[in-house]
Amino acid sequence: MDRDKLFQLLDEFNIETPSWGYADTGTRFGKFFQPAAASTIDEKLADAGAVHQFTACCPSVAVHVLWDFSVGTDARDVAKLAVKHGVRIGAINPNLFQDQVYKFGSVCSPNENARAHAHRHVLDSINLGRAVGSNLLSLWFADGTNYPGQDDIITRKRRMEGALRQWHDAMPGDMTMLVEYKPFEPAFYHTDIADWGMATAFARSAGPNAKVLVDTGHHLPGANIEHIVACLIDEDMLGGFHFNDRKYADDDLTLGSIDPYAVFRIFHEIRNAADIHGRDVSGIAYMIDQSHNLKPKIEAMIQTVTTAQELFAKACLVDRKKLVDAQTRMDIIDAEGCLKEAFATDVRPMLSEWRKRKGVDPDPMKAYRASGYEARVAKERGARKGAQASSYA
Ligand code: RM4
Ligand code: MN
Ligand code: MN
Repeated sequence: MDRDKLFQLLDEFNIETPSWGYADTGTRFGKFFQPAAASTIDEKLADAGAVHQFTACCPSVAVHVLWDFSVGTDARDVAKLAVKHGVRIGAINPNLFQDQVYKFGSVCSPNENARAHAHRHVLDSINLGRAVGSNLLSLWFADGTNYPGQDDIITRKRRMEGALRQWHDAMPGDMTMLVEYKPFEPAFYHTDIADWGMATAFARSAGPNAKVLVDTGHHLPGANIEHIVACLIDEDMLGGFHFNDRKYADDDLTLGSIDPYAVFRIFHEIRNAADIHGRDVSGIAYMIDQSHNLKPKIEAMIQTVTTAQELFAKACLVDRKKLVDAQTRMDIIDAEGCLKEAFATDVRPMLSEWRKRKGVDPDPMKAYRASGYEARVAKERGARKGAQASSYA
């Protein structure tokens, strides 16, 4: 592949970072605070701005409505804040799982109050999206049950269908609804949208602007995610990704830290669908969904997006002509060799070159470390945080 074509693909490969990836997070066993972690939406957007400044590929930031928009906040002010920090607001994530009313689910709950609450919150989130100029509504549900017989699965399915249809109708014409699936957790017996097949069925019944969101951590061990991705693209149902890596379940580790070849294979299927089958993959939203409990937040994000770029670039380099030829000849060794060859290519010099053309340092991590950003915000934020009582009981 010639360099200009690769650089063009890299130009189009934008990755959205999540506001929650910059904040203090933990597990249910505890939360370890970092002095530099962001607390306010202003700080989160500033950190996202820093990531974009050093990588030139993260121009938008996903927000979680409940965590980022306190009551009384004018959404347009948040949009302006984003611009001030050199980014824009991306996917709007309603929160349908934290409120006490959601004990038995949100839209699938037998509790009518919970369903009404969820309905209002999503309509508010759609308006918020309008106000900040976002065209992505990203839905993840914690809905499910913990025990066999706890609730009627078909009734819950119909409640979900009804809600998604109503919300789809309430969205502006240029908004896309992303439907995320997850096999378990927090529900441990059944999850109302457990896998990509259910997400596809729900999205289809919601309407033409609803697509499936693949969170890489939301699969049972051994699932062939690239196969799911290829099918979704061919069905015109792939809306986007929540990237993260995992060893066991929804671990939210940094992308490519455990299995970079698996991420490469996902990108390979995307490029294959585009190059060999002429599928339009330009609308796929690449987003990160990680919580960096132990790694420094911004460094973890920079490491993630540069890894994503490397794996994407490698996938672009697969010699597809040779691959088709090997497949036609039924030569498995040669066919697999095409993938291995591309995966083994050191794309870092090419990425350095691309960064130079974009006017950023060829080594984003080194440049970020040299900037002193983290020490500066740690001092400012740490002093204030130290003065506050911890909210973690
Ligand atoms: C879920 C899912 C959602 C994310 C929440 C916080 O497991 O991945 O996308 O918003 O976690
Ligand atoms: Mn997710
Ligand atoms: Mn998750």
